[in-house]
Amino acid sequence: MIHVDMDAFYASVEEHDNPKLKGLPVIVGGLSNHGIVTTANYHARKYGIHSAMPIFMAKQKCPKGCFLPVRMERYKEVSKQVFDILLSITDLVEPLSIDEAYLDVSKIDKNPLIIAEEIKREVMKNTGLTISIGISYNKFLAKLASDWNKPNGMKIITEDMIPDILLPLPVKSVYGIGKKSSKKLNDIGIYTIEDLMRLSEEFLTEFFGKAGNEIYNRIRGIDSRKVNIERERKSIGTERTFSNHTRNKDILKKFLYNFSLELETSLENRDIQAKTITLKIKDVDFRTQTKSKTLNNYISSFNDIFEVAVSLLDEIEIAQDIRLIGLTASNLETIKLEQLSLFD
Ligand code: TTP
Ligand code: MG
Repeated sequence: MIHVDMDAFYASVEEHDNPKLKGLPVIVGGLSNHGIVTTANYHARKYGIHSAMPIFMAKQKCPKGCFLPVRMERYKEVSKQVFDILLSITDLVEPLSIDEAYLDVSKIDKNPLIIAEEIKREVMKNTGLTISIGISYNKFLAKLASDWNKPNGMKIITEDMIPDILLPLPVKSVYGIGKKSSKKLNDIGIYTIEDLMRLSEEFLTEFFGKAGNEIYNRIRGIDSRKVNIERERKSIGTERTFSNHTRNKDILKKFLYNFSLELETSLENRDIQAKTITLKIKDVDFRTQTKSKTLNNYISSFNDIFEVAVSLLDEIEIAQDIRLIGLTASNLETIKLEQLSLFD
C-alpha cells in the first residue's frame, strides 16, 4: 500500500508559479483579515501558522508573510496532473482529497520503493513540486509513513517495526481518533499508543462504540480497509428543454451535434470511452421515448458519437413536437495506458 500527499500543496503551487516567492513565508487563504488560512508553506509554518488559523492572527505572527488568494482552478489543474501520473501506475487509486491518495500496488511486480521513486520523479518533472510518500502493508501505516518526514518525505513501515514504531505516538495519530476522542482519552490519562495498548478491546468498544474494535486492531498494525477506486460513473450525458417546441429533424440534429461535441470532451477529459449511446426525447404531452444503440466497439470521438445519435434520431417516430432532447453515453470503460500510447 502506498499513500501519497503533496507538500504544502496550494502554497507550493503558488511558489512554483511565481519563483519570486521562493524562500519567503507564503500563506494562501485570501487577503481579507476575516478569512482563514487554507495552507502555509513550511517556511511560514515556522512562525506557528497553520491551516484554519484566522488570517489576522497569521498576520500578527508573520507580518512580512506573502498572503495570497486561493486559485482553486489552478490547484485542480495540478491535481489532475498528479492523479494522471498515479493512474498511469495503477487503476487502484483512491483519492482522499485534492492532493492525497492511496495506491494499491500489491499486484505490481516491482519493489514499492522503485514505484515511489518513480512517482516522485514524474510529479517533479510534470509539476515541479514535491510529494511525500509512505509505504506499508496497510492504509493506516502507509498514511502514517507519508507524514513521517514531510516535506519531500519517503518512509517505509515494515511489519517488524510494529509495535515499537507506534508506541510513542500520540493517540490522535490513529486513524479513527479525532480531536474530541483524543481529548477525552487525555482526560483519563491516555496520551500515547502505548497507553492505548493497555486498554482491553471491551473497554475500547465501550469508549468508541463500533469503532472500538477497529482501533484496537489498528494500533496493533491490523487494518483491512481496501483501496476504494472512485465509483465509476455509469453514464455521462446532457439534455436540454427548449422553449420553442419542434419536430424539425434538422433543428434536433443541431442539438445532437452540440451534445456529441460535449460528450467527446467529457469522455476525453476522463480518458474513458463508451459502448452505448442513448437518445431521449420528451414530447409536448410529456411522453418520453428513449432509444439506445450498443456498439461492438468502444467509441469516444465526435464523429462516432454523432453518427450513432443521428441514426437513433432517424429511427425514432416523432408524432408530436418535442420539448426535450438528451444524449447519453454509457457502458463506459477507462482507456488503458497501452491504448493511449496506441492513439498517440
Ligand atoms: P493538506 O495535505 O492537509 O496540507 P498541505 O498539502 O498544504 O500540507 P502538508 O500536506 O505538506 O502538511 O491539504 C492539502 C490542501 O488542501 C492544502 O494545500 C490546502 C487545502 N486545505 C484546506 O483548504 N483546508 C484545510 O483545512 C486543510 C488542512 C487543507
Ligand atoms: Mg498535502
